Amino acid sequence: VAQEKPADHVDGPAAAYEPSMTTLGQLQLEIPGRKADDPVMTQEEFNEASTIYFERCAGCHGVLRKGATGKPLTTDITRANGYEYLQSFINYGSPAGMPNWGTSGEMTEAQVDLMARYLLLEPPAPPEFGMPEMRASWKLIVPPADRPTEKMNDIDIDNLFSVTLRDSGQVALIDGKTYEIHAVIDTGYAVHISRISASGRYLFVIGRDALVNMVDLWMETPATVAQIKVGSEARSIETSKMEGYEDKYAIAGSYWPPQYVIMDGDTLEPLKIESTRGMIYDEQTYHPEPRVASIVASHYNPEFIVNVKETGKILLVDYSDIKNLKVTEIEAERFLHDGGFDSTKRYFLVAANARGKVAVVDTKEGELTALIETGGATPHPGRGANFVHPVYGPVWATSHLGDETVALIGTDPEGHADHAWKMVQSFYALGGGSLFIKTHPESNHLYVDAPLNPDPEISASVAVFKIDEMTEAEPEYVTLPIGEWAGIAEGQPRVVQGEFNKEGTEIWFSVWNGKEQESAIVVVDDKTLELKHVIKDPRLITPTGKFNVFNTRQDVY
Ligand code: DHE
Repeated sequence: VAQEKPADHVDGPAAAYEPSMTTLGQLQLEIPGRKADDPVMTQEEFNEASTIYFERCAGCHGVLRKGATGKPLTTDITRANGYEYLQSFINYGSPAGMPNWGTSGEMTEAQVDLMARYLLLEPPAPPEFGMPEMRASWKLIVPPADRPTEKMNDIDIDNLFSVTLRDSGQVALIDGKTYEIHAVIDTGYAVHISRISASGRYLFVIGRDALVNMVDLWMETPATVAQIKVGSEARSIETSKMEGYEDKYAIAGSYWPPQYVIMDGDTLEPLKIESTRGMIYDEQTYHPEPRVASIVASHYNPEFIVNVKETGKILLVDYSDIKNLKVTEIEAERFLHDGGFDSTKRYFLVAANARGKVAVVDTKEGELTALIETGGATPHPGRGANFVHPVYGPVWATSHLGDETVALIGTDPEGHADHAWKMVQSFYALGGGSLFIKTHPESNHLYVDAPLNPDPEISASVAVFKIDEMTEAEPEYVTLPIGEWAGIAEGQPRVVQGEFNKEGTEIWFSVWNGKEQESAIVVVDDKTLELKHVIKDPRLITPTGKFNVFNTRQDVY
């Protein structure tokens, strides 16, 4: 049932909007103020370069190229470095995390040349995306009154995994026990994360293209009941978790435009959009593109915790009265990115990645608790990993994108005050290029991936540490050859993001290969560290993130 145009629908920019395509893909941007010595570029080339930039480069360098995870690429810098430097950097990459776009074959020689020339020009700004555009994109496919009043399937929803099929623009819902694919659902491109409503009924996913799907897991075959586009680039989505507000609101954060939107939790109707443009927390100078990175929902207050990357502010957005919105703005550190709760769910730890720090927020009191250096380059925890260390008590762990270290931070100010909010231990895992680290309350193992490591053997493996043996300063680990276990003949798959099942007895890894090649999910028995199962299916195209419904809903990690 497609919903009619909302009453306050307006024509204008929104009328041109095509929800099935990425907005950025359609851009016809003017070449901003060309200078005399600018490289000559046709409008067609400029459009192609803008598309490549937004799809491949903007995530790290920013749409306006002011830098974050990647270095700034404003024209004062690119012109000083010059064409040859840019061309070779794009071609060969760097050990600090810049991909080797040319030599990896992901860009042709002509594209590398084009991008080097493009970076010598001023960056164009994509269009804004306000309420008219959002409402025009909003589709209430099955209104709440037409949805089932009870669960219509026999799926064990709590043990379901929502798996991103990155390049096919889909998610697969896979049974945590039988490994059966219950549904494959069309979504935005490269869904970044999946989150679950507090009741466990609704699944929310957001594509890189800022398309949000709300899936009803009670339907006979789970399907999308509402959809909205919230911008042109986005990474985060969350739902209200506070008692009394279960399933009431959803929130999505965008990279472009830099803003977040609070939506109705039943329908995705957009209710309130807030821009994050403003002053950098310490310098107090204006930033035009402070992107919204991770968002989590507080368990202690009716608040969303919104992490604003470039200004270094953590916003506690009180959703109890969105007409009189109260936002607590916490000064933290620049380049906030990903993070998760401690085991009590009171403290939220988030990486300020390009600053090598982790910020800790007390979500009960609504204040910054600590800023901790992790000793490594570019902490990248995903949601992190919580466990009880044999010496330091409860800790939270992160690995690093820029080196091979794992850092443990004490999280128990009451029982282990001496260790709380300090880096208590740092040790080596497989290699740099790690993205995600994982354990489970039932597990004695800490798993560390390294999907972005340039060595194909390392990027296809996972390091596993025994938690009760972390008494050594440099604990030993075993290497699981997950990629090899997948038994894939072609390509160079990367192994990424472990996710536990509900019981905490097995951990799933994505074996992420090229779009035209076979990929898989490898299931490891957590007790024995042996291969338990390989999930293969022609529909399993480029699996990346996996989100177990129960663990995601309850913030168990
Ligand atoms: Fe992610 C989490 C942003 C590249 C897969 N990623 C996140 C979060 C952010 C983010 C802000 C936290 C969301 C939250 O918790 O609310 N990611 C970015 C980028 O800006 C970056 C560095 C560059 C880009 O161009 O997007 C980037 N991410 C990637 C990838 O290349 C990955 C491996 C595959 C992909 O989808 O493109 C990838 N990111 C993930 C996954 C999570 C994630 C699987 C969630 C992990 C979890 O366990 O919660």
